[in-house]
Amino acid sequence: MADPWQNAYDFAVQVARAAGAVIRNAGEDEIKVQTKSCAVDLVTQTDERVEKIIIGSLKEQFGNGTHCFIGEESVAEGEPCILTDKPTWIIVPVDGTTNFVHGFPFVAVSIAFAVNKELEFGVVYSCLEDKMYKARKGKGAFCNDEPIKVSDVNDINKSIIISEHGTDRSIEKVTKIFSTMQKILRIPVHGLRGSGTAATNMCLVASGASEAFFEIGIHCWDVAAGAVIVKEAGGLVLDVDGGGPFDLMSRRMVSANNKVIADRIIKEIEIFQVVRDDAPIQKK
Ligand code: LIP
Repeated sequence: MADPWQNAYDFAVQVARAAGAVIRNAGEDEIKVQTKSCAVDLVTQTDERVEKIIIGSLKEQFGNGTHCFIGEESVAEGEPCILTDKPTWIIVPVDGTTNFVHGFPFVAVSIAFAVNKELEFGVVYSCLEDKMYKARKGKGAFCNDEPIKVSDVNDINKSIIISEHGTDRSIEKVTKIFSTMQKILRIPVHGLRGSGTAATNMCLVASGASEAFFEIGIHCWDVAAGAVIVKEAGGLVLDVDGGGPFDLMSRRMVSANNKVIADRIIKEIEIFQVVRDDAPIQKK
């Protein structure tokens, strides 16, 4: 039976590659910083422009009004962030905006597609590395068209673990984030890392460069595509609370190469509350 979404999958790869070129060629003005939820939650003209290019191209290709769109910058401008059963594109135009502003060499375009609330495929283009990660549900994961697999490390003491500290600088959250990192470092593990982009971090787990990535505070658009890529590379994506099922809208997850590593990491994570992505918008 023909894959109903093969065309959409192939088109998403083209769109991600084109978006990556716009990011690489961004001029001075287009890297100028504005802030969103706080002083360190950055956005640039390029984030907004690239999101418009991606959604515009997808609407042109699939514009019969049956597809829905969840984009980081559209939600920041007040669009709802609700996942329905309809075919839905989940987009972060520039993942790693702070890296982009500073010239720190990890910036990704992430495009995922869900139907009936089920992720069908994910595309992450790490545009400064020119690495195109992609995965179609049930068909494996690839980087630049080469198959990728998670690492087979089972021993936590031989692992590299990735996490990020996000943009919330409240003492409660910063204390819990670094207490968790300290406990994981002292297991001991070989090392802790963070590229500054959740989408890239998940692709590092999918390609076996790290055994796990966890974060509380990310958004659905940061991890949707990476979740398909990790799973299709033989890994798993779970909730940080007891390793329950991954909830795309919960703004928290642990992705790992296997259950042994995932469970060992989850034991150390100090959970703090964040507002769900699909929480009703608070009227100002
Ligand atoms: C970033 C995430 C990262 C997180 C940052 C930020 P952005 O996304 O990829 O994991 O730690 O706070 O949310 O804002 O660059 O698209």
